[in-house]
Amino acid sequence: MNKPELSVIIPTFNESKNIELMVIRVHDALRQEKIAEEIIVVDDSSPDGTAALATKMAENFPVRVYIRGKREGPGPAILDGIRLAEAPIACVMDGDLSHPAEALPGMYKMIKDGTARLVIGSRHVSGGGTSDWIWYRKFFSWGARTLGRLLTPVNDLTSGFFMFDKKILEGAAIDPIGCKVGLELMVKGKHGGLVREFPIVFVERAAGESKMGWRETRQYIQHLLRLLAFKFFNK
Ligand SMILES: Nc1nc2c(ncn2[C@@H]2O[C@H](COP(=O)(O)OP(=O)(O)OP(=O)(O)O)[C@@H](O)[C@H]2O)c(=O)[nH]1
Ligand SMILES: [Mg+2]
Repeated sequence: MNKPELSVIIPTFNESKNIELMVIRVHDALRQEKIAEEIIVVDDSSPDGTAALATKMAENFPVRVYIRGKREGPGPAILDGIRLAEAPIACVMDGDLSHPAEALPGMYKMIKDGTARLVIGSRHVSGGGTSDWIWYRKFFSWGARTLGRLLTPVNDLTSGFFMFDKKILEGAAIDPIGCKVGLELMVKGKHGGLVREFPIVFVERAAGESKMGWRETRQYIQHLLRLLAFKFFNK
């Protein structure tokens, strides 16, 4: 593998139905724009064989697979992926095909030309969107955004799709417990305010099971409160 220009980090747990198409889509989108990537799949020992499938993909695509021993949620897996990333620019995206790979070149260009140091794939700006959500999901999403306004002007602060210049990590105390790594970077990253949103249409997962539940909602609220304390009391 030549030195990559972009590291795409994909945390996975039981994504055997999605991982192959995921890798193909990411690679195709970037190859068209001649951007050399490495795809880092960070799998928490999924029982459905996701890691084995990803390892097989590595024969034909620029894929590296990192297997973690314990299921700890996407946060710690993403941080491991960032540590392993070899390119100067890194991107995190879900492995369930919800995030459009076609957005990758546009996001990459914004960082390369200096328009942004952190780009958020955003559902809540003009041109972005979601498929139809059930009322309570809309309600939680609205609540999360309203609370988040206290932290950052970004409209889509729960997005799991983001790209950044790795320099924003220098001297930033990124919390390994925080479940939303993108939000950590928005609040604590050394981006000097150069945070931009890139419109994406989020597609519901078509295959595999959702891992979202009350536990994740509770963790998210705890995370928000911790970041508010950091922002206003610097602790
Ligand atoms: N490594 C690792 N990845 C995880 C874990 N839990 C979820 N993921 C991955 O993190 C990404 C986001 O998780 P999702 O389950 O899609 O969460 P979501 O998008 O909020 O909810 P749904 O799409 O409705 O399920 C996916 O690629 C998951 O496979 C985990 O414990 N460890
Ligand atoms: Mg998902």
